[in-house]
Formats: sequence, structure tokens, C-alpha cells
Amino acid sequence: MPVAKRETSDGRVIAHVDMDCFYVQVEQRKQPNLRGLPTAVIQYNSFKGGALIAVSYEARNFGVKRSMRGDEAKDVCPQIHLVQVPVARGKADLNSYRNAGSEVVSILSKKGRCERASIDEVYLDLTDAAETMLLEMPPEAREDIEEEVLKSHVLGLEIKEGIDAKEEVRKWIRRGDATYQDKLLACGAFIVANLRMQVLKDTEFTCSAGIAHNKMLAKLASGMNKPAQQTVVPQSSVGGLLESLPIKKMKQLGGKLGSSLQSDLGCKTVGDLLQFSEEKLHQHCSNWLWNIARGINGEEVEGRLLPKSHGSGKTFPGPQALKTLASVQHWLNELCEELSERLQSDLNLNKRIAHTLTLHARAYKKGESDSLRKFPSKSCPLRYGTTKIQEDALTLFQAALREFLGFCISKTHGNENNNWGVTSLSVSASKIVPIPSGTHSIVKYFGGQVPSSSSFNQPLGNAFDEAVPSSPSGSENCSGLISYELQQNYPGGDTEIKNSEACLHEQDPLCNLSRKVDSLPKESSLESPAGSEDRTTKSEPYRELPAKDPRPLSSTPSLKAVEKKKTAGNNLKGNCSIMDFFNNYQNSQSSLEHKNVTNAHDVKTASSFGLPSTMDSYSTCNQIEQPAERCREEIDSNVGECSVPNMSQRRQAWDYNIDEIDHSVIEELPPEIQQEFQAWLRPHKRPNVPNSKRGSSITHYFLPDKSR
Ligand code: DCP
Repeated sequence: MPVAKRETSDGRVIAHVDMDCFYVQVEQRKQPNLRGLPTAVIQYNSFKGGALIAVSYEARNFGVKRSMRGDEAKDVCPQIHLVQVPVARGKADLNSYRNAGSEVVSILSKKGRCERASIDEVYLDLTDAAETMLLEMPPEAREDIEEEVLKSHVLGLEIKEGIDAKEEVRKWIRRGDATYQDKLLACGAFIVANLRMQVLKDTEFTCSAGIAHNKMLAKLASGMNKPAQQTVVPQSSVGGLLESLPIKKMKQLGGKLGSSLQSDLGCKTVGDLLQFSEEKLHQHCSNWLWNIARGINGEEVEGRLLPKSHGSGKTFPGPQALKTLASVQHWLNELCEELSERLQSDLNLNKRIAHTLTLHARAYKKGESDSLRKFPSKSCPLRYGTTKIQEDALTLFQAALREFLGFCISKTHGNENNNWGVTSLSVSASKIVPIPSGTHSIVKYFGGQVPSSSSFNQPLGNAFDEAVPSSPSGSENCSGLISYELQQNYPGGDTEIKNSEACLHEQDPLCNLSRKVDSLPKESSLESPAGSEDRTTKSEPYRELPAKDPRPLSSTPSLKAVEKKKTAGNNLKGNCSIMDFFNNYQNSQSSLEHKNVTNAHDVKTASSFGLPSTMDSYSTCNQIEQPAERCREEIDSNVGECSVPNMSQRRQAWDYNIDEIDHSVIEELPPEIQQEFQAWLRPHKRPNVPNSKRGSSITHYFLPDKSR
């Protein structure tokens, strides 16, 4: 549910810049002979000529739409040029588009705070630049105004027939009686026009823009006049704009929320919301709705040039649906390999690490229509390394499939089952944060992992679902530049769906894997956060975690790891965490040089490379999103103050010797952190570790153990 934010100031200048038919432009730059011709980019999938994912404006003039497939596009526009997206690993390779987007961002970010919102969209806060321009060269003092500025659309500006629109825009810009805010917006029009011209000059790409006093209005305006144009929203025209704006056209109201406003409140336009009281709208969606009905939106432009998340996905329409676990595993491996490469490159180039791995899929089940049951998305802490990501993604898939099939896994015939099929798969990495630099930063680095997770309190059944994105905005999903292939609806896609019974053969790998999952120990991370809670509260009385403690204890995502945990059996209860170790360090303000005995809690968590030790391994991302973010912010600003009830008690509960840290744990950390960690550990190494300590602490579990 969106959070209402009051306008911090009406005197802001915010621009939303959106590239025009972006993938087409990238392909046309590669093949300049296609410029000006009806062109579309099609998905790798060849069914019915492939799905169109980007359509040039020339092709749109012929009636070609993105919802069409290649064959259909050729029917309506025989001369259309269909360009296939580049392919790598048997799927679309979007790197050239991502890189092209980065070129644009580097130009746009020169004039103000810049937020990369998707592969081809950017928000800019141009307030400072506009204020400076207003002081130095106010619009009314300008004689020569560039053509691109005069071509701006100014909402609410009446252009009578036969009147030169550019002249009207010139007058509006140079109005002596304009409000301060409108003068700022006029300055914004100059700045954005110049930026757009610069983008064209440097990259050969055109883009469109909206200029307003907030993000919401700027985004609305950028799509109003495309391609290669800009639209200004003066304050006085906001009411008129929203009055006639269909509910579904508003970002965030395109989905269920918008539908419920239409059906429950009978609202057709955003303006229709004005008749309802704040209380009434609050019942539907906080007071955010009341605000947007009035064009109020205090959201800041985040200074972020890098994506919020990375992802890789592929669709398997119709007969290509995956029907064996082996084929799912094959594709997951491919997707994870790509994801891992991008994570590694982000780590190397930007020194950023991701914390959460999420698996999304679409599937059908025999006897149920595709739309009836959603394949649950699952997430877990992200462990770096291709193999680990692959393992974890498969585990997530298994857990989701088991849930999807309603645990009704019995018999099937042969390896290819007739009961379910996967029509799309994607993996994504989110919660990406910079790695702090310097030795002391290791502490911060681990401290930063301390999550607070509301999922600890989630009911068992929802324990590891990844629900729909927390924001109601579809476009929010794009914020991470996730390269999902387009969902393709294949008409024959549900021909497999005939009978209702879902039975899998004993020999089906799924059965085996399901059994494997089923056989996991109660305390395994796959069970549920509630399971973890049980483990914590019942089996670890000494830890005395309160019910609301947002730090679930389970955190090992891989089957292998879970099996390892299983082997360790009851000895595992009471795992201390390396995270606590660092937290304790921070809290106590002790120098690492002088203290080598402290708390630990679930060393395995550390082996997960910066995984939120306290986040449920398989959890609902949007359930944890806000608290986790909040907590992380608190830690960033004031390390160690991410207070968790009873944390101090827990910190006192377990002492262990630093020499007992399993080096395989450290090997799983990123190389630079490893180095720092090793350097940091060395001075503390002591030859004799008392045996009694080993037996008394859960940390011994993580040491090489002859019994395992
Ligand atoms: N894209 C995709 N699959 C989709 C939608 C879009 O792969 N279902 C890709 C291709 C687009 C790019 O993302 O070129 C940007 O999407 P936009 O929605 O911004 O659309 P375009 O830039 O293509 O056109 P427009 O000029 O209407 O913004």
C-alpha cells in the first residue's frame, strides 16, 4: 500500500524523462538504415513471429501495437522490419539496452539529482538548477529562446485554432506576472530541453519529458506528448489534468486498487476521487489516495544512478512449457548464471552487494485455469557464487511448486508430467547496498545486514511467499532493470489442463525433491519462520527471544546447507551469529584489536555472504521490505542502534572464541571483505582452543567436523 507523503514544497522542479520506443532506437542506432522506417523489436521466442516488445512510432502509425505478435504486425504493416533482441544463453540478452540506458543517465545526471527508475526512465530534481537560472537569467529576460523550448506543451495553455503554438509558449515563458513556481517550471523547460538535445547529440536517441513540481505529475506528463517532446504542468492546471484522467492511467492505480476504486466507489477519473472524504479514501488505501486526487506527492527524487535490483527471466509459452524438474533446473541454472555475472560485475564496478534472491514463476496446473492459482514467488537471503545461487533458486522453486500443487504430490507417469507446466521463470536479486570501505567497514558491512523482519511474525502459511510487489505500481518493478522476457500468452498454453488430479510418479524427480523438502528437519529454514520461532522460543530458552523479535534464526537457504543442518541435529539449537558478533562489537564500542571473545549467532548466516541473518530464509519480500529498510537505515546512520527487543540479553548469552570461526565461512565472503577479515583475524589467532568451548557453543557445528 502506498504511503502518503505530504508535499514538502510546491516550489520544486521535477522532470521525468522517458526514452521513446527505446529498444527500437537502440536497434536503429546499430542499423541506421532502419531509421524512420516502421520497425519493431521482437522477443527471442519465435511463436507466431515472436512477441513485439518495442514498436517504432512509424509502425504505430500503421496500427502496430506492442500486444501483437510478429505475424499480426506484418498483417497490419507488411513493410515492418522486425528485429530480434540479441540472444545469449538461449534467452534475450538485454545488455545493449541496459548500457544504452546508462549512456543516457550519465548525460541527464549532470544537472541535478537523478534517479534511474527503469531501463529507459529517469527522474531528475532540477530545483537547484532552475533556481540558479531564475536568479541569473530569468525567463522574462530571455530574447532568444531555443526552438526545442518553444515546442514545449504547457498544460492548460489554450492554443486557439490558427494561433502559433510556439508564440503562445513564448508568451507563457516570458510572462511578467507568472507565479514564482511557474517561473521555476519555465526554467525547468529550458534545462530539460537542453538535456534532451544533449542526449540526442551524444547518443542519437530521442526522449520525451514531463516537467512539474512533483514526481507523480512529471511522470504523468512525460507520456502525454511523445515522441521527442516535453510537457510542462503549471500548478494551475493540475486540477484540470486530474479531473479527466482515467483512474487506470494513474501510476499505481493500473491494477487491483484502480479496479476496486472503479467498482466500489464508481470512480472513472482521478478527479472523481475528490468527492470522497479523507476517511473514506483512507479505508481503501491510506491517505495517499486523498493526496493523489489533489496532485499532492512529496516523494523525493532518490539520488540513484544504479539499478535497485537485477533480474533474469524467460518465458516458455505453449508447448515450450517446462514439465520436468530437470528442464526447470536447466533454465534456472542459465538464469542464475546471468544473474550471478551481473551481481559480480556490480560488485566489482560499483562495490555493491545484493541481499535477497527471489524466484518468480508462472505455471499451470492440470484442471485449473492459469489465472486461478498463482505460482507463489519465494525469496531467501542471497549467497554469492553462481553455484550457490543456482542451488538456492532451485530450492525456492521446489518449495513454491510444492505449495502450488497443494502438497498433492503422489504418482505420475514417466519423467514428463502431465499435471503441471512452467510458463515463465525469473530470478532477481534485490536489496542492493554499497559495501562500506576500510577495515572498520567490515563491521559496518555486517552490521548493515542486521535486518528486522516482520516476517518473523508471519503466519506459517505465508512464511516464505514472495507476494506481489509492495508498491501497487507496475512500473516499480522496472526500477531494477530486471530483464524478464515478456509474458506471452499462448492460446494453446492450457491445452494440457484437462483433469483436476495432480499426481506425480514416484520416480518423478519432483517427488524425490519434494520428499527431500518434506524431510527437512523442523528447524530448517524451509519450514517457515514460525518454525524458526518455535526453535527459538522452545528449544533455545536461553535466548529468550520475544515473539516480536524481528530476527528469525534460520538462514540457510540451500538444500545442501539444510541437510547439513539436519545432520547436526539438536546440537544446532542455539546457533549464534557472526552478525551478532559484529553487532556486539559495535554495541559495546570495544575495539576489535582488544576483544576476541564475543557473541555469535548462526555462523552459517555469515557464510551466506552478508545475508540478513535475521531475515527468514524464505520469506515474503514485501512483508519484510519496510521494517528491513527502516532498520538498515537506522544502522547506516547509527551503527548498533538498530535496536531489537532483548538483543542485549542475547548478546550476553553466548560467548565463543574467535579462533573457532570456520574458515570456509570466510571463504564465502566477497574477496575484498575476505582479505580484510583475514587480516583482522590473524592477530587474534591463538594456538589452543579449549575443547570445552567447542562443545559448549553452536559455533562448533560450523567447524570441520569428523563426524560429518
Ligand atoms: N519492454 C519490454 N517488455 C515490455 C515492455 C517494455 O521488454 N512488456 C522494453 C522495450 C521497450 C523498453 O522496455 O523499448 C521501454 O518500455 P516503455 O514502456 O518505455 O516503451 P517504449 O520505450 O518502447 O515506448 P514509448 O515511447 O511508448 O515509451
